[in-house]
Amino acid sequence: MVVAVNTTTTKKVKLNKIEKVKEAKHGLDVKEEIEKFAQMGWEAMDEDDLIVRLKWLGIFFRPVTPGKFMLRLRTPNGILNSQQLRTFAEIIERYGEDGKADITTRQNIQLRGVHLQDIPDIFRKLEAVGMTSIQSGMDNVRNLTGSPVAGIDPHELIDTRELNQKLQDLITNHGQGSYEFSSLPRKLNIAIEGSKDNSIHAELNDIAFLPAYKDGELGFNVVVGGYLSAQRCAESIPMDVWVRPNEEVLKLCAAILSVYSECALEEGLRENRAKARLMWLIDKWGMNRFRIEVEKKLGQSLQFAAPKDEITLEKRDHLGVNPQKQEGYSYIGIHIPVGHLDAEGLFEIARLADVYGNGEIRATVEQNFIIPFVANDRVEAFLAEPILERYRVNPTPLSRSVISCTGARYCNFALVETKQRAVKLATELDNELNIPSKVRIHWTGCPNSCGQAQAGDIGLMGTKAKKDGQVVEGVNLFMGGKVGKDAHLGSLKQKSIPCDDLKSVLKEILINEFGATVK
Ligand code: SRM
Ligand code: SF4
Repeated sequence: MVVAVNTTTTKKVKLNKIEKVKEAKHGLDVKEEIEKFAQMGWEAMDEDDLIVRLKWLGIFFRPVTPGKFMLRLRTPNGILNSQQLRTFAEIIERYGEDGKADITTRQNIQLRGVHLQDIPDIFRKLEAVGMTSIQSGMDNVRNLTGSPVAGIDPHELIDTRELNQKLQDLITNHGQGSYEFSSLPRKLNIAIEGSKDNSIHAELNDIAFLPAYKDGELGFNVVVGGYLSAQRCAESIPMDVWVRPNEEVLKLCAAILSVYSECALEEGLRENRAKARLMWLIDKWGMNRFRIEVEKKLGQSLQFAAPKDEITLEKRDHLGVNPQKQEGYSYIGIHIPVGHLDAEGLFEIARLADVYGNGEIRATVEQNFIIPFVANDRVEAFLAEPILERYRVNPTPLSRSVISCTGARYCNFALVETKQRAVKLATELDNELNIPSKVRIHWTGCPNSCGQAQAGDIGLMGTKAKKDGQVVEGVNLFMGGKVGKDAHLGSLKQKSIPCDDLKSVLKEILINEFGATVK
């Protein structure tokens, strides 16, 4: 049995399985071995390297599609450019039907179908366009989210792009890998909101920053501990801290990460992975002690929170044509159904950004793209582009707001297929009903809730159900999730609905609760 000795208390701690793998060899160590792995092939690799440690480089072995890997990038604040999109397209194009890209629920990009022997070359290509996949999986800080319209939003209070980039540089040692911040007891999500609509789901993040004025000065109130998991779902709670929108944000994050990591053995966070997210530590210590420990790490006291934050708007989905704060320009939100694209789609979006915008593209947590800086006198020509029949700017109410996790097609945790089903069902219901306003349906293939079922107006979580005596694919149905201003999680309303019966169940809900009428 692998035990670790806590040097402060000399207490023996029984490490969980993943901690044992980390103890034997750090995840980041495989960075030096990637050329070797590429040459020897995945079949010959040590299992822990293949299944666990490669995730430190963002490389995910997929048991559902062995040999066809998923590569998860880092896209701080969802900021991309056309050159990067073309690089993604070139990477996946060579894998034919297997080569796909997904926009994730953390406004990030994942590439699919990737072969291990190509990884060294892919890493060089990504580096050349300023992208990295480092520390995007396992016990690391995940993609840093921010308002997708940072810098262009008329409602913006703080432009978070530079902050998120600097924070990523700190956490990943400028993309080279940071041993200091990459052996957390568990994953950790950070989000920085600079606008007024909580576009980043602060309630779902382990650390989130919300704009707030303190004595007339603009900074951030900090909330902590939010997360979703199969065992427990918690909304983030106030840390009673206010920081300035500069190095103070980076220092606070670094201090929290260090406290979380360094106390992990002592506090048992490396024993049971189901009780290792940041909220468990806050529960154990209480917020007061948590705050004090972070102050000790910082070597200075923190300012108390401002009396209120500035989240005053309902969450926007950014689709369609929207005015920018720069006069004469619009940003155009394009709907990418459940975030799933092929190489051709990526090339086309890159082309639109070059021809009509300034080459920039933004990814959103709703799994869509935004093209900024379209001159107003070019909007009409933009809207006449044939590709917008595939990726619409003004989709129908249900299709518009469907979000879905990866599901059974690629994810071995999945209890149901999600993405195709989500699109099909939304399209059919849109065709059969008049729905007065958008209804956000969040699909997630299992209780891990990567598709944030608890955040949806309607949330659908994969499960097994029974129909005519047979075990079939089904969903648990959640309702009442609220995002944006006054965000809160929805709750479970109905269990084990067979997927074959789902359409009629949803139809009834849309008619009774959302004012839909039959066409
Ligand atoms: Fe997730 C694990 C996909 C956002 C909670 N998530 C996984 C894995 C890595 C499991 C696996 O190895 O197969 C999935 C990879 C499937 C694949 O092939 O794509 C996976 N998670 C995703 C993505 C791609 C869903 C999507 O389709 O967009 C999202 C990637 C975000 C990113 O860019 O980094 C994704 N996952 C989320 C979110 C949503 C969020 O962050 O707002 C959550 C809930 C919030 C949270 O983490 O608190 C989430 N994923 C989980 C969990 C449960 C965590 C826990 O504490 O138990 C797992 C399982 C785990 O970590 O053990 C998980
Ligand atoms: Fe996979 Fe479950 Fe996450 Fe969906 S929610 S991507 S099925 S782990």
